[in-house]
Amino acid sequence: SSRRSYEFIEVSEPRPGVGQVTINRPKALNALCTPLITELNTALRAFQASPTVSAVVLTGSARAFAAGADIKEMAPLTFSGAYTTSFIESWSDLTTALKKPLIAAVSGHALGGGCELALMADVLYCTPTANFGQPEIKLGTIPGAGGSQRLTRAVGKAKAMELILTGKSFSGEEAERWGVAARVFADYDALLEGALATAEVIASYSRVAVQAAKEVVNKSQDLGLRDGVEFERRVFHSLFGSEDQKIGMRAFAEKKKPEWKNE
Ligand code: CO8
Repeated sequence: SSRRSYEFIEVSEPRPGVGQVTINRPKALNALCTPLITELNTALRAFQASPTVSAVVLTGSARAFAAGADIKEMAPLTFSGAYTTSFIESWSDLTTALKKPLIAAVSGHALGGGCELALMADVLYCTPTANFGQPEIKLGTIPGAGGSQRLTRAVGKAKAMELILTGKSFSGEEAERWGVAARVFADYDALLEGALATAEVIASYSRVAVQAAKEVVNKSQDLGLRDGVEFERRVFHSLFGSEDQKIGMRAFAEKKKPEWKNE
């Protein structure tokens, strides 16, 4: 794949079918300045377009996934400036640019925009000592990249309200107990290994089915149960039009390993 050079992230393909983006702005604990978000969007778009990548892992360092939006960049912003340039809106591109599964591997600080970024991922893994939180209230503002919505869906109103109103952090252990994180791993190395291994498993399946699975689960966050179940059934029906459904079910009957065509 074509290697671009980035200033704030590192991009690699460490395993067959797996792309990795590592946020790399150590001097600012991976604070998410606008150029960093632009690079992240570019990298995710490239992985979306890549014929060799089926799933993506997003991580930071052992010390910080991301310590938030860049406070020094935001400090002088005005209402009219933020409003007319749609400040932060491009962050939403992260959730729409990539139809392939995104696994966040979170160690250290995941605060403010960093917590929101982690919550945008399809699967969230972390270490027990990961430090999540929405501390914006302490800065005289509120979450701006979906935190009040995604965290509330993830942990329920009672906990989300307490967290967002107090700015109190929660640990990776709590994140796992509350269902925010799918799994915790002892340390950063085990975390990254676990995330890459899961990405590899996902990459071993039909890309058509994987994209459909991600799409239907995400729909559950937007639709009521009746509409959601109906949407799922429509997509399920449509997969009978895929080559891979035939390949997968035939291989099962023949007790063979399916050779996906991604068609
Ligand atoms: N923005 C800019 N710089 C940062 C940020 C940040 N969010 N976080 C850390 N840094 C910088 C520090 O300023 C410091 O730089 P320098 O060495 O030049 O002084 C360097 O990173 C190291 O940080 P510390 O010395 O503070 O390290 P500690 O280990 O003592 O503390 C903490 C770590 C607790 C993480 C501390 O740095 C901290 O509290 N950071 C701010 C956390 C925070 O409030 N995050 C929320 C920001 S607001 C936000 O995200 C709003 C989201 C809105 C939507 C997103 C739109 C983009």
